[in-house]
Amino acid sequence: MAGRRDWTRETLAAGVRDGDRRALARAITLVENGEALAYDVVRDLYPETGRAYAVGLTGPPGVGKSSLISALLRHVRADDTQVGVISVDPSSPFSQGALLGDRIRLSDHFLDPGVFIRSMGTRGHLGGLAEATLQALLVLDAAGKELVFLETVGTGQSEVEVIGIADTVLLVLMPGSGDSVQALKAGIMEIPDVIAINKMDHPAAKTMLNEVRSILALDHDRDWRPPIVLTDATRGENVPELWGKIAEHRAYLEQSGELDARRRKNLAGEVFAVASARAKQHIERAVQDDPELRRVLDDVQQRRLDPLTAVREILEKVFKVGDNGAA
Ligand SMILES: Nc1nc2c(ncn2[C@@H]2O[C@H](COP(=O)(O)OP(=O)(O)O)[C@@H](O)[C@H]2O)c(=O)[nH]1
Ligand SMILES: [Mg+2]
Repeated sequence: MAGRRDWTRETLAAGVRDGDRRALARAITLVENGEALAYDVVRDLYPETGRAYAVGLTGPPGVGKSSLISALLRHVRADDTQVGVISVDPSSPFSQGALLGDRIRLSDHFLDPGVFIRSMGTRGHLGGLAEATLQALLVLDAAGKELVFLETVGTGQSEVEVIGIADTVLLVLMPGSGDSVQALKAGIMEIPDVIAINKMDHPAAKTMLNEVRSILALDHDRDWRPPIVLTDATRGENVPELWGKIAEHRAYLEQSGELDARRRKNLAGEVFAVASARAKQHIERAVQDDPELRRVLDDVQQRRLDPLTAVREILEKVFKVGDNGAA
């Protein structure tokens, strides 16, 4: 069949190492589908990873995350940095022609051999989104991408897992992102490393800047004070400045020895996130497939059995674990 190849573990790993686009595309599709071949290939490539720098972008839908990535790409490609992009954003997917419904043409980036862009679906991965993103990042890393942008919407749990592997976290806001500002203020949202307030031409941009600034000012005792940059992604305004702040954060992490510590923590976090997601699926399936366990749930519903006793019975049966966690 034209355009198709039967990849083996060896040829696919070799293709990824060479940065071959078709190998990359195939490997990430396999990752997305949770195929065994993907696990084998990532297992083979893993010792060669750890060179890519991962920048995570998060923030509410529509603030301009994808547009900022596009603008940053233009900026960093000027010195031929090899870049990968993984976008987990069903609301504004990167697509071949353009950022959907948009003036920013991405076609240049799609044609640029130094850039590999991939939009990922959010549908059921066994280990959740964290698993698919982590694996895709490792594939891009092994392919020699020096810089990888990870885009994800919002601040929910699965998004936190997606961004959890990033070395630098960039929160993107725009005038009107009041909920995110409240979440920052209340401590619900973790303080990011860099903040961009995009759509700076909006009259309320300065107000938002002051508001965010005053929230960050409450947090005295951190070595790294997150810089806030006003940007306009569509016109590319302040994009070099934003990139400068990301680079400063990276330099800070590297010079302070924090980068190693953060990566260690991030990787452990990813392992737990993926393990938890898999364990959850395993329990749900086991209960579904086992009439006896389904009856335990019925008993809870009928108030014949209390919830924590049901938990104990399910864990005992599914994982053969005892009751040492309960008080
Ligand atoms: N006026 C203005 N519009 C922008 C700017 N950045 C992005 N947009 C527009 O905002 C919309 C959402 O952008 P997008 O990058 O898809 O946001 P995302 O959902 O955060 O990825 C698009 O129509 C963009 O053209 C900006 O700086 N100024
Ligand atoms: Mg987007």
